[in-house]
Amino acid sequence: MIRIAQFSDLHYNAKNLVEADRCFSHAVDRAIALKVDAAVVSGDSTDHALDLHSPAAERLARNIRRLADHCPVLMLQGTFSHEPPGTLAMFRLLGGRYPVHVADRIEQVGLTTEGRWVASEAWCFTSLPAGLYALFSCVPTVNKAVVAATVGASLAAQAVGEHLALLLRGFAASNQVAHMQGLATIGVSHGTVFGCISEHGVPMAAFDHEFTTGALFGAQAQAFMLGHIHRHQVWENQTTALGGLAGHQCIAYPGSIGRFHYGEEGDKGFLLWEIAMDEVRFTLEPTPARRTINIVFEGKPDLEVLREAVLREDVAGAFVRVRWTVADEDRHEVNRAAIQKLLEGAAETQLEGRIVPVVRVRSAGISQLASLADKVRAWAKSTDAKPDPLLDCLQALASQTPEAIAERALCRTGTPAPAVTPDSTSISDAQCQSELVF
Ligand SMILES: [Mn+2]
Repeated sequence: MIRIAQFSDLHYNAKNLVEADRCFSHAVDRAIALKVDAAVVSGDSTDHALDLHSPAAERLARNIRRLADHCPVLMLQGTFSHEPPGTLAMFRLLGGRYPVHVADRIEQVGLTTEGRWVASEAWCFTSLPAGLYALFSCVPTVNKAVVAATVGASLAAQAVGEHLALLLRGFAASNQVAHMQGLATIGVSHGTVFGCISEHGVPMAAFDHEFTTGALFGAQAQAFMLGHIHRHQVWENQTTALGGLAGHQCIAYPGSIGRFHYGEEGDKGFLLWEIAMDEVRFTLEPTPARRTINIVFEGKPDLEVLREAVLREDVAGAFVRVRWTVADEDRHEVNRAAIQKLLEGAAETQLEGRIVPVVRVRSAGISQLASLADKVRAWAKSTDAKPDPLLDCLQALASQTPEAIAERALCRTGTPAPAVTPDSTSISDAQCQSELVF
């Protein structure tokens, strides 16, 4: 029986540092306490290129070193945008009691009983080295650009999937031999399994995903340790697939070590794998990931509804985001201070208002018209207004003195005609009102 801790998607960077380091430090403590035999980090140790002097680089190295002082460590190359090629090379130099092996090419790596790593020269061993007790088949992130350069961009995505399936099947023979010799057989990769569920609860079912579960089981490894998807999930195969010797097979994503975004579902943690000759199992060891609450209002935030949500969700110590969408003219009616007050006790509050701009009808070509009367007609047409009263007002403005206009308006409002009611506005009354507006 070998016991392996699998950590994934640590995403160390300045912004995530508190969350990543609290969770990974806890996980490393726990793995050491559990006396694991080996540790695997299945990609995305960092979130983006880190400066060597950044605190995130130092904190990550410190925890990897703590692991390496306890057991052999295998780090796999993750997504290039998160972990630029070369990032992991530094970790080979950490110099703990046990070595850190960096898998940045397709290869097989054996773990010896003395806790040393032996890598295959080619993509797989032609014959297994002596003294191994576990065999790892490593498929780091595939560079789709290289595949695209060979087969063309439009075919690249599908070609990647087909080549990976072929490659994985290619590992089957050595895994069968290893299994017969009593070695634990393990696959390690970083990518998307067709049909898996993202951390936001979205099924990933496009045809450019790297793997199918069938292709992964086809490698005939007992355990397949995956990184990339931040939500923990698992697939099991109880039958002896393809007539192979693997017996019970398991594919699993531990998910990210911490909760890095709002709206991420599910528990966070690392996997404690236990692999014996005839069984493979794991448990999710939870990390103290932060609690996030995401509150969304389709319109203006309703303080009463928010108050109820706050009571129901227990915001104390949680990271809370409130989002709303309001029209431009209502933007000042959102009471941010009152929202902030309701969320007192939260570890962090993020208020995000989306303003929908007022859309006005534009009267095309209006600026080209020569006379003001023509402009009024064009405007009336595009806004569905009656032009005649407006043109009368314009005429009055052009031909009468301001005093005369004012007098006429005052005299009308002073002595309203008894026949005119608000519901039966006469034309002259409409003219009067229009004049006032003008
Ligand atoms: Mn990731």
